[in-house]
Amino acid sequence: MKLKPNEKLNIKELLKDLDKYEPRRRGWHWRDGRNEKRTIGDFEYHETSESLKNSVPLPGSRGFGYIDPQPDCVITTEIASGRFEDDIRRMRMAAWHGADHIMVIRTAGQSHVDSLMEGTNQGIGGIMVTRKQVRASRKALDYIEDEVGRPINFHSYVSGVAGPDIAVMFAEEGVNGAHQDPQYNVLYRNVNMVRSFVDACEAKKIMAWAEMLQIDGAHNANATAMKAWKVMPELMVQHAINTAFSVKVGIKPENIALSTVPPTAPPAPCMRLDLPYAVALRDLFRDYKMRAQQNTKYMESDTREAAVTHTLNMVISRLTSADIQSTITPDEGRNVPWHYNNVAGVMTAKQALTGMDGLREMVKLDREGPLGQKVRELKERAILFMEEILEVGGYFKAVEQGFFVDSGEYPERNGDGIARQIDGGIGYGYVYERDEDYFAPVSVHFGYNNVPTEFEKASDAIGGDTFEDRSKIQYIDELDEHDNVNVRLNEVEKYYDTNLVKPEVEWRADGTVLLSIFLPLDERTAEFAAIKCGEKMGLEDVTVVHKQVMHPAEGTYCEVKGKVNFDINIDELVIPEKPEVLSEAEIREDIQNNPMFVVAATVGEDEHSVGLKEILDIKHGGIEGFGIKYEYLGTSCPIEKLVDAAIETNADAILLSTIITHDDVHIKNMQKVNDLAIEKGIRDKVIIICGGTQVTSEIAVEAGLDAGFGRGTHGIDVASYLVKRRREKKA
Ligand code: Z98
Repeated sequence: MKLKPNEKLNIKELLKDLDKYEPRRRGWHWRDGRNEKRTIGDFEYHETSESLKNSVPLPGSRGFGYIDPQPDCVITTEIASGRFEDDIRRMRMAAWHGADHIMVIRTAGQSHVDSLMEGTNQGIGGIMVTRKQVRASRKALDYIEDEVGRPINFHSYVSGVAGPDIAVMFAEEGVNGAHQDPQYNVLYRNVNMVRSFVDACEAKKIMAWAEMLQIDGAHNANATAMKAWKVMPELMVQHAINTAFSVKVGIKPENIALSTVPPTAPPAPCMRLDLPYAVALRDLFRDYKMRAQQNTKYMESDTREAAVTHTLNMVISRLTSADIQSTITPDEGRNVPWHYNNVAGVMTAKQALTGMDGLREMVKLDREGPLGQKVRELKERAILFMEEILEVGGYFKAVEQGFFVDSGEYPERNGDGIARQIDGGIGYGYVYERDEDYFAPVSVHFGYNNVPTEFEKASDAIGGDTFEDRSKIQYIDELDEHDNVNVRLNEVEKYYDTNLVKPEVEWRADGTVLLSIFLPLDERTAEFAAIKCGEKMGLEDVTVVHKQVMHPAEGTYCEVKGKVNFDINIDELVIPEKPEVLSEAEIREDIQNNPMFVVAATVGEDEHSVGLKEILDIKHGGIEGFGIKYEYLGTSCPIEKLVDAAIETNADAILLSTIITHDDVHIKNMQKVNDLAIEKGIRDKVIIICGGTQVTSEIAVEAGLDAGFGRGTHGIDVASYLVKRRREKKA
């Protein structure tokens, strides 16, 4: 299967022969062409990687020839619709915008499931991580990476009581990265601590074989703590425990990434806290990679606020050279990342990182002043924390005493840490010492293994294991007859490969739409009034997903989510042909060889000049910028004056603008210009066009003009039309 940019990814085709799929490669992939200067468009870049074959550039690229520089660090997006068949489409959208690390969030509670799951059940806040789901996603990413021209890393979680089982499955299926940190299980999922650390030995050993990039879970302390900036020393301790442990088990330092997070966000003076923290981390952990996680603790449902915090976080990423930049959307506050918010997060990262290209060559961190002092202080606090762990008898004892996620800044303690018992938690009592004759016939295994002397290596006992012989992998298809991908695809079959379409934000044809509503009401009343508005507009399941007070009495902005229960047949749409716009260079060359002069005015009683000025003036990208000369006759210009001016100046074209539509005055004025031009004998020679918010080319042509231009028209559209029309007239 080869993806074509103008065709949807065919999920059914993807699922065909999935039992025979083999991953292309093992291990993590960093972007190619880092540390090279490159010229892209008019600019030289110092911190980019190779460009993509297919991509969607930033909106602002219009002014720069649609260049799409790709920053040097990997960019992550977290995907979590609850259905893998929908996640796959979202991965493709994110990849086109520059994501090359796709992190699939697991369904809530999978940490407590004690074995591998099969099939493709739906999840809540994420998907069930199963072999079929992982395989289908990796297979889809193979096609997507071919399409964009850059390898894409696939990532999920090796944690919970089934951690080692999942690690084996990930290794077999070519998963490229995973979170693995036994402290996460202990603190946040109450999995027994001994069990978690024993399991982690096996899981890490397997991840090392598969050359997966391992990311730890320290950032979760920041997301959980009451005063998240107080846990900075603890975050460093958690990083230290997991990195040292991982190295001992055999993971190469270059495959170990710290999940770093700027601990705070505005209105806190975040740079004063976050930057020293980031610098201290890089000092202590210089041999490891840094995954810069976005701060989520202080993220609310406001997309604007999230984008600013994210951008401030990326100033730190640029100043301290993060290796991976994560992106999270305010949907964390709304609970589900939607297609376009995933993409928005990736765009924020690409925009900010590209904008700060080369920053470190111009700005140096000053360690002499407060930065250096704070860095030193943080390191001292972390080291003292570590020493106290040793004093009380080690990590397990420290956890029992509630050392972690305490809201005091170490050495201060508030006694509100998360305490777990060594003989408690999920999975307690299932750790057994290996017998002397213990033998596991596998090629990758942690610890004692009594391999019988007749075998060169353990897995010879079974003629090779699944890491050595893929044909031994058990591929199990759907087990649940009610909840599986085939049933779900059948339910929405009407919206696959047909001309019917329904709006969506999470799943194909979920009918969900988002509305922006401003109401001149206080917050509480506005919330309920906004729901009513949504209902009156015919939406179902209406909820307010975001609100922002403009003033306690004057008004509140609300974003409302709801569902529509209609669909649209795209065959019934009347879509006017898209005019082809000439390139800026071609227009300029034409005008240079053949100067053009136009007269322009708003006609009748119309005082709205802004639109026309935007089309004319060089400042707003108007036709003047392409070399077209004009005479502007002002607002409310009589039709006679406009036509006479065209005659006197021997103009190539007349541009009229009209906004007012009362009594169809806009159409009548168009007709008048046309009639008068005929009467005065210049109609054959002169091009006449009209613009305005309510104008369409159809109305203008019907009124006798050459063309009409509506909302969203830019100078280039008009200039391009004038050049093309003049060529036609000459021909
Ligand atoms: C991130 N937004 O890191 P459950 N292990 C670790 C984790 O950090 C997580 C899990 C396991 C975050 C994503 N992190 C949240 C170290 C989750 C997941 O129990 O399946 O939810 O474990 O990018």
